[in-house]
Amino acid sequence: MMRRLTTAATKATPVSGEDAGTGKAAMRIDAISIFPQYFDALQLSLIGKAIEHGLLDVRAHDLREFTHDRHRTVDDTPYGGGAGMVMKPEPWGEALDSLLADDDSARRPVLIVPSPSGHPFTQEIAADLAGKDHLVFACGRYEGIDHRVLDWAADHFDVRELSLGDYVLNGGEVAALAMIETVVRLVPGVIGNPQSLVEESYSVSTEGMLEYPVYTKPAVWRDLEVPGVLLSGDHGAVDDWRAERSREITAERRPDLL
Ligand code: 6GU
Repeated sequence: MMRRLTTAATKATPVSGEDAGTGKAAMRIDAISIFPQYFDALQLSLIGKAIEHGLLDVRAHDLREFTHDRHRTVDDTPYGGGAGMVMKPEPWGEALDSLLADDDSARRPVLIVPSPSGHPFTQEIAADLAGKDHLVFACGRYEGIDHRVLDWAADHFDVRELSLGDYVLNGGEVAALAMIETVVRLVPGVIGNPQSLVEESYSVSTEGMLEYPVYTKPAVWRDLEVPGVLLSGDHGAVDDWRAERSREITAERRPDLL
């Protein structure tokens, strides 16, 4: 079963970023998984709106649809021995074939394989991926996917093995969701206020430092006051205070970024 996370397009909604007049989404995303329901979460919030508006075309596919045995087997024991199971290559090959047959983008699609042994996923990589037409996420479970799938895929896709960080998740789905959210919010039109992209942590304008703390009304809450400089109306002093706080927080938490 393929889950198209798109509500029926009743009318062409003019959203900046959608290809002019064609009705074609700015970005197509496919995710292959034995738990495609994970990707239902993308219908929420701003990303859900972007899907509804036709800016993003997101589809989740059940890997077991590409098996042919009665038990819909997707895994087997590892050659060479050891604990755990490895995902069999055949269902992956068929799933990827079906996506290639359905691909109408000008450039070869990007195949992202979330893996704790991948290259570190960064904001820079996300910004690069935000400019692509078609992303395919291959979400493995167990000890991973038979490596020949990645070797074969390199002739048809731009293959990227990517990791979120130095910890282990049970499968690629949650990592893929994090990567999808990070990438699609950089696609023009997905975020309402592009200025909010400029000031946040890891963006170029904060020089790769962590974001300063933020406050809103009331000015006093449970006897705690908002830092006075933020109420001063002196924009230069506010900028200086924020830059100083960014530097302090970065020095304490992430000295590697300085
Ligand atoms: Cl991308 N996948 C899995 N399974 N675990 C992870 C990860 C990815 N990144 C960090 N841990």
